[in-house]
Amino acid sequence: MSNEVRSLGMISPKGTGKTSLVEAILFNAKIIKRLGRVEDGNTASDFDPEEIERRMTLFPAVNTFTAGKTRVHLLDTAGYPDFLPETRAVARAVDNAVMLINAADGVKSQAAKFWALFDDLQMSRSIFVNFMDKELANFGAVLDQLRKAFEGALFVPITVPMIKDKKLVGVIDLVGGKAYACEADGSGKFTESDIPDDFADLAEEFKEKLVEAVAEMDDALTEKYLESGELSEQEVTQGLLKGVAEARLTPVYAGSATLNVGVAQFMNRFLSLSAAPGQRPEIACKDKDGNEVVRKPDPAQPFSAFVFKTLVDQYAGKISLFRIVSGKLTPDSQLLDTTQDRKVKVQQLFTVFGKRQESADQLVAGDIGAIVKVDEFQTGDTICDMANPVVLPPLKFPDPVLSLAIKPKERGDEDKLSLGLTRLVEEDPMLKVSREEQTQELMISGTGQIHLDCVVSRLKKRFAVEVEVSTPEVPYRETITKKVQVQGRHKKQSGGRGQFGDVWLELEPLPSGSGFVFENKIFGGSVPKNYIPAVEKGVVERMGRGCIAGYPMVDIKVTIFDGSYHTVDSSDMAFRIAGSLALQKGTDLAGPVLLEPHMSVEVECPDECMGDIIGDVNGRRGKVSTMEQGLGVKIVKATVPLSEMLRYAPDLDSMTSGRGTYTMELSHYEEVPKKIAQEIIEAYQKRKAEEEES
Ligand SMILES: Nc1nc2c(ncn2[C@@H]2O[C@H](COP(=O)(O)OP(=O)(O)OP(=O)(O)O)[C@@H](O)[C@H]2O)c(=O)[nH]1
Ligand SMILES: [Mg+2]
Repeated sequence: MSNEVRSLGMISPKGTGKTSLVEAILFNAKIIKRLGRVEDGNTASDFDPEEIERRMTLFPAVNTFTAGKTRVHLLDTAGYPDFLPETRAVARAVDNAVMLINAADGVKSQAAKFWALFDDLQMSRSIFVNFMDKELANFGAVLDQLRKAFEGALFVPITVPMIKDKKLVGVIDLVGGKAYACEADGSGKFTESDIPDDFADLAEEFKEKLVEAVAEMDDALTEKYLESGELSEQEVTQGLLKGVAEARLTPVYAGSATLNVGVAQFMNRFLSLSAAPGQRPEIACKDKDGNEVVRKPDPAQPFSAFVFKTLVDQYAGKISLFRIVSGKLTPDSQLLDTTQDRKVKVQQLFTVFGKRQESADQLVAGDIGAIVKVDEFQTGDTICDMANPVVLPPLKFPDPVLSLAIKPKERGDEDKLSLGLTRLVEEDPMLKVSREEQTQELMISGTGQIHLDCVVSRLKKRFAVEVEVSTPEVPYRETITKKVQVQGRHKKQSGGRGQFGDVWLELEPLPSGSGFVFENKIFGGSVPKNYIPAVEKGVVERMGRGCIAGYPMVDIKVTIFDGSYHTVDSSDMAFRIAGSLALQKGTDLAGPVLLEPHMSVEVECPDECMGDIIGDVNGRRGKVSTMEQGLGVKIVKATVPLSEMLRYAPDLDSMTSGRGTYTMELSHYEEVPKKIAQEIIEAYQKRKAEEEES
């Protein structure tokens, strides 16, 4: 069993101090010489220029180091909602999650999302109550909030803060029963002592609760506790270990990441209490015939791993970060990528420290490592032993919700732009690139405004392409509201061979979502059969380009019921044009309307912001459907036209001082109000007239 490996992911809402805590841990372990600060842009984890500029983590960073006999994989993740899908992928790669809470803010709604993720994956987890240096910080209140927010979970304080004259002076380690007076200057220096008298009552009270909780972990402990009323330090540790590995209890630690107070005490206990790879449940996967098999986190099992993140380094090339699920891996191995169905030769193996890689001789189940320059590997791929192919459960990345048209500022930069986007797509599973069918514009789609802003900024910084982006495009549609019959006649019979096509079509609206239906009701050959497909083609082409504002037409039935032809001058081309003319003419008579997508939107906000949120939704032509009481937050559900939601993220941020979040997805299409439709149609006609002029 690979018990000397520990992996932990810092997984919590934005700004709770993940990057700062990782920094302090690395500094205390003497892995880095200076305690960097997020503000100064010199931390080990936020090394990307974009992260430095924004002072926030944008993608996962791995820091692998050795502490005593343990190889520790310490992963930092992004807390901003746009980047949550990648954080989920990290959660799959680590055995332990540490959720940070800003003690001055208390438990916020966002925390529930992360907690649900831990529950989903049955993760071993701990809480670090951070910002204990703030005057408003209240450890006891945070504990109460946690217990209320996550009913059924057992929160057990392991270290508690010592506050004197409103200042954080150190922490008490309840398991060892010692006090640690910490210097609050970032140095991480501390002095160990017995628990001072003025904290004795507090410590006793917490310790009692701790022992009670631990006694529940198994029958032997329960019995011992009931008989003697106490448990030894060893028994407490044993109970905690079991509770953590089985995710039945959650240790809670206290401190300040930036002052480096309580961090050493946290890490010390964490290393002995956290789950080892061998203690985690086996993973159900499929063999090559689709049969269920399992892989255990055991080096003796056949090798299997998955790529949870891809980076493209200017010098090192493609870096595939992977987690070994079972078995072991040495350099110069022939492997199978079962997702791509390709054999891959892996020459060198690496561990990762921030932006650096260090070569490794062997990695085992539970380890997190890197393989460089294997172009075949993509994020989410399963890699495994040639003789024992399996497919591990796939990583899921959601469909993008926001799209922008993008083009280079400088003409001639098109190639640079497409190269840059190709690279970014390799790294970023939430980014999609496509070409808009109607306008042929290049579109980028992502999880939100900040995500797409980062893409644009990276194109400039890394690939030296400055781009212009449109306001995000709304995919409008056109349809009709009345049934009409109309003639389309195309006739050109002057000089040379003439052209003649003549059709009578009936246009009829269909229910929403029906698409397009074409019917031939010609009897007696007024239009010969062989021209009918050309008529349909003309109609379909015209529908694609739209008749009123340049958007595709939907939900229409077109029936051809009469027409005429000329034995010499008729042709497919002439009937195609006749079909197209008839559709245009008919649409004008059939009460054409524009349709727009309406989104189901869910907003989470602090209680006091709810009035503003609802007023704002109404102002955006939205309809509020429900208001619910969430976890210390209000949840507002509504449907709102997409065109009103294109720049919602910054507005929500300012309405809620950055504390609100939202999600949205397509609900249905609905008619655009007449006045707005008129504006869109006029803008289109103006654009068209300009194009024709030039
Ligand atoms: N006073 C105080 N400030 C802290 C503490 N921990 C972090 N900060 C500050 O809080 C801000 C956010 O800290 P980060 O470490 O970037 O938080 P994060 O969780 O990594 O944030 P994201 O990467 O955006 O999710 C920074 O300005 C830190 O200096 C703390 O314990 N006390
Ligand atoms: Mg961070």
